[in-house]
Amino acid sequence: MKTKNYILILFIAFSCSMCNSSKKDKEETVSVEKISDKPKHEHTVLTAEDSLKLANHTIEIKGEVENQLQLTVDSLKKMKVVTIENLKITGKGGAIKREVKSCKAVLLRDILDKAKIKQTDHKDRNFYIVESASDDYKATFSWAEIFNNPTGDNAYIIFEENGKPVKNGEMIGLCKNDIASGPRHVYWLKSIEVYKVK
Ligand SMILES: Nc1nc2c(c(=O)[nH]1)N[C@H]1C(S)=C(S)[C@@H](COP(=O)(O)O)O[C@H]1N2
Ligand SMILES: [Mo]
Repeated sequence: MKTKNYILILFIAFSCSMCNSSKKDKEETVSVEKISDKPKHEHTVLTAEDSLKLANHTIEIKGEVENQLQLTVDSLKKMKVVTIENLKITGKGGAIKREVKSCKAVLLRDILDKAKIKQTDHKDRNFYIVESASDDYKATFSWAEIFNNPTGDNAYIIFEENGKPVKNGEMIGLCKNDIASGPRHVYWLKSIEVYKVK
């Protein structure tokens, strides 16, 4: 009788431990599923018609600036235009996503100089600049990057590629010296906003 009870207890304890481990397995499976449920890093290719709906004829420069501006490709052409040769748009690990033989562009710094950031004195330098697109994609720069760093010579608004208007909007924001230039490559550019750090 005693041995029987002992065996029974052993059996119950064993099945309980099995029960626990299968529960653990289940929990693990659920969490893996949760991760893979997250939206994937996808780049949807729009039809020419849908891309046109997102295009803007003017970009607005606004926020903490003395002169709010509305710039078109024509107004950019009247500014100091630079040519960028062999432009490479890169992704993670420097993988080349897109290559352009020749681009025409204006420096973001020249646009911000024209709009004139509202600075109270020379120590008033804590601003950030947001390039926004019609699909709500955004890229951010700091005042120091643009006005006190080599990035200022590499942040452009592009309006022409290989002698033709750019695709995916009329103007594109780009930072040429970023390690991966995809993230601060803003199609369908709509506005450039200047904010003061609060
Ligand atoms: N307006 C806008 N610009 C954008 C994006 C976007 O979703 N919307 N995607 C960015 C990303 S993640 C990359 S890598 C580059 C290059 O994207 P492409 O390979 O689709 O040309 O564009 C960037 N510019
Ligand atoms: Mo990307």
